[in-house]
Amino acid sequence: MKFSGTSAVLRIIMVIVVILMVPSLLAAGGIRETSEYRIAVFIPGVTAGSPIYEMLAQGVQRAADEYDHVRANIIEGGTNQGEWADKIAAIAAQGAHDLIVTSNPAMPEIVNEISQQFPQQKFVVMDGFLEGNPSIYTLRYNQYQQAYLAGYFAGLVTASSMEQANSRLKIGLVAGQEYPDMNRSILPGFTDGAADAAGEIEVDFRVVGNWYDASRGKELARDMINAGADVLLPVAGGANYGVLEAAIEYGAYVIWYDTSGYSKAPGVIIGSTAIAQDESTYHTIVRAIEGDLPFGQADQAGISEHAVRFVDDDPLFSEHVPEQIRSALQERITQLSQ
Ligand code: RBF
Repeated sequence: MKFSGTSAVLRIIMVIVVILMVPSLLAAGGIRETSEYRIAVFIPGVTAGSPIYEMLAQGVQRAADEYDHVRANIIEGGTNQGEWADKIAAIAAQGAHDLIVTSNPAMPEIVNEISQQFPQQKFVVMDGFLEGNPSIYTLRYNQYQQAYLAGYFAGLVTASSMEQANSRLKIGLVAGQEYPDMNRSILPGFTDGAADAAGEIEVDFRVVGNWYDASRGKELARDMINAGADVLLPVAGGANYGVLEAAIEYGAYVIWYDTSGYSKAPGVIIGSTAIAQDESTYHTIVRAIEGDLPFGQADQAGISEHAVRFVDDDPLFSEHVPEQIRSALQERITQLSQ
C-alpha cells in the first residue's frame, strides 16, 4: 500500500516537471520540428506578371494548405539581382524555416554557396539544375521542348495566309535577359521548331535587359514588327505585356509562354505553351513535407512527363487558328510525345 502511494506521488511530480518544461522546450525550438514545418518561398524578382513565379507560390501554398502543421511565407526578392544572395542568406541565418523554395536557372549556384555556410538549411530550386549537394533538390523543365513547340507553331503561322501573316518568313523572340537556358535551349528550340515547320526562317532575337520594363518590350517589338516579324514569342516576365501591346497596335501575332494566355488578347495571342510549374511545385513540396524528397538529386521534366505542353484545348485557339495549322501542329505533337 505504502509503496504504490509513493509511486503515485512520484508520477504526479513527473507530470508537473514535464508541464513546466514545455515552454522552455518550445523556446529552444526543441519540439518545433514535430509541431510545425515552415517554408519560405523566395521569389527572385516580383511575382506579378511572371506566371512561372505565380505558379511557384500557388503550388507551395496549395501543399501548405493541406497540412495543419505547415506554414508558407512568400518573400519577394525584388528586381535587383545583386541583392538576392544576401537576402536568402539572411533567411537561412534566421534558422526559422525548414525549407527555402525558389525558382530560376540562376538560383542553384547562389543557393549552393549559401549552403556551404548553412549546411543544415534545405533548399528546393524549381526551373533550375544542380546535382550532388545533399541540401538541395532541383527540378528543371525541358525548355528546348517548350520553345520548340512555340517555334513549330510560329513557323506554321508565318508561312500561312492568316490575316496578320506577311509574305516574309520572319518571326521574333524577345527575352528578358540572356542566360544559359535562353541561349542554349530556348532560342535554339524556337529556331529549330520553326525550321522544321517551314524551312528557311529568320528569327529576330532581342533582349530587354530585365524582367519588368514593358515600355522597352513594346519598343523592341515595334521595331521587330516594322522589320517584318509577324509572330512574336515574349519570354520576358512583366515586359511581355509591352510586346503584346505592340502586337495589338502594329499588327502581329503573339505566342504566350509558361502558361495559357489566349484570354488576355483573343485573336492576337493565338498560341500558348505551358509548363506545369504549379503541379510540379505542389508535388515536390508535398514530398518534402512527408520527408520523401531526395535532396541532392536533380530532375528534368518535359513533354512525356506532361510537364511541358502546347495548350491546344482552349476554345479561343480553335476559334482563331485555321484547322489546317492545328492539325499539322497536332501531328508533330503526337510524334514528340511518343
Ligand atoms: N522569368 C519570368 O517570367 N520572370 C522573371 O522575373 C524572371 N527572372 C529571371 C531571372 C534570372 C536571373 C533568370 C536566369 C531567369 C529569369 N526568368 C524570369 C526566366 C525563367 O527562369 C524561365 O526561363 C522563363 O520563365 C521560361 O520558362
